[in-house]
Amino acid sequence: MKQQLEEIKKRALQALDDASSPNALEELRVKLLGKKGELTAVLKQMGKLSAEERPVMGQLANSVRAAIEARLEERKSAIHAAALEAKLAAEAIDVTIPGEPVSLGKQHPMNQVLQEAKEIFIGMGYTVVDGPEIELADYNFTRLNIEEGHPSRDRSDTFYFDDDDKVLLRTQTSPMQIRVMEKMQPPIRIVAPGRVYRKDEADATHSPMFHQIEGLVVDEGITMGDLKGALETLVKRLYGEDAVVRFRPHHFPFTEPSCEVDMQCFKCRGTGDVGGQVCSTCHGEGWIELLGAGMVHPDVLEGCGIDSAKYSGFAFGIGVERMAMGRLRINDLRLIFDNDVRFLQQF
Ligand code: 2NM
Repeated sequence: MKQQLEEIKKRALQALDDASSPNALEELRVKLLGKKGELTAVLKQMGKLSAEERPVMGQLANSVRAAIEARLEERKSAIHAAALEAKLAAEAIDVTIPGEPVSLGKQHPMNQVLQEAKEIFIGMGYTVVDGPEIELADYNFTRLNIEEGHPSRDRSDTFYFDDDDKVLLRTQTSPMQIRVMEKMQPPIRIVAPGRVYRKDEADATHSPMFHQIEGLVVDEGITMGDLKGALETLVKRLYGEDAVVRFRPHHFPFTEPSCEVDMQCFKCRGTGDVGGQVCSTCHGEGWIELLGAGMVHPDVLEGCGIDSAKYSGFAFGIGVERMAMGRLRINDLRLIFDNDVRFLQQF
């Protein structure tokens, strides 16, 4: 029996050393130490032994069991450690490998210039207002003193939603000025930026959708001098203090008097001539048209419930794409809408 036990111990330790997986270890544990295991089978024969032999063999059997159990635990942790090691090696990450470059987008040039203009107006105490792009003809035309039959109302110029020409895509942001005057009494000092729509064929200077910033100031004693000061400040902040501005008489139905504001051409400095050639920036004009403006027509004020005997105001409208083209030296309006990254990356 002693030999038997020694034999079991020897084979068991060897088998445990050879086992390479947790499953194999578990199988061995059952085979060696389980109820139907080899060691149990030997212990069952203890009854046949003499009284002197029994405790000796019992002790030996216990030490064999202890040795097997110890080796089993040893192998368990060795196999576990090896598995962990292999897993870590397989999942190793080289944190020193450079990452994929992430290319950052940026604000569209049109929005850069729009934002710049908004900030200039906010700096002069204006509030930015926002409103619907789908408008009533009443707000877009009638209340701006644009009468029935005026060419800008024509179905070939304006996008209407209905057959009786009542609902349309706004052709200017002025309907927002009407909405503000209707709700508030002076003092009013607002700018309304946003999209406007006209049935224009797209070319280098036209697009069926473009952006405007319109502004409105109404208070007691507002004069053409206030208009000139505000717009000259805008132009100089946008284009530099040395920009030269001119106010030229014009006509709009909603303002009286009305004017257009030009800036002296930065390329030819107003001469219309660059080295004996017609200046390509102003086409020989010497001036670049920037925006329209005027003193709000008394009928427009009265139509909104503002007393034109007490209050006066000025208003203006600026094409944002046109302004961006001037600011950023872009020569074709379509580039602004194409969104070709090779174009956008330049700003
Ligand atoms: C322009 C030019 C001149 C304008 C007028 C008004 C209102 F509602 F107050 F009458 N809003 N915008 C105006 C005046 C717009 O765009 C070229």
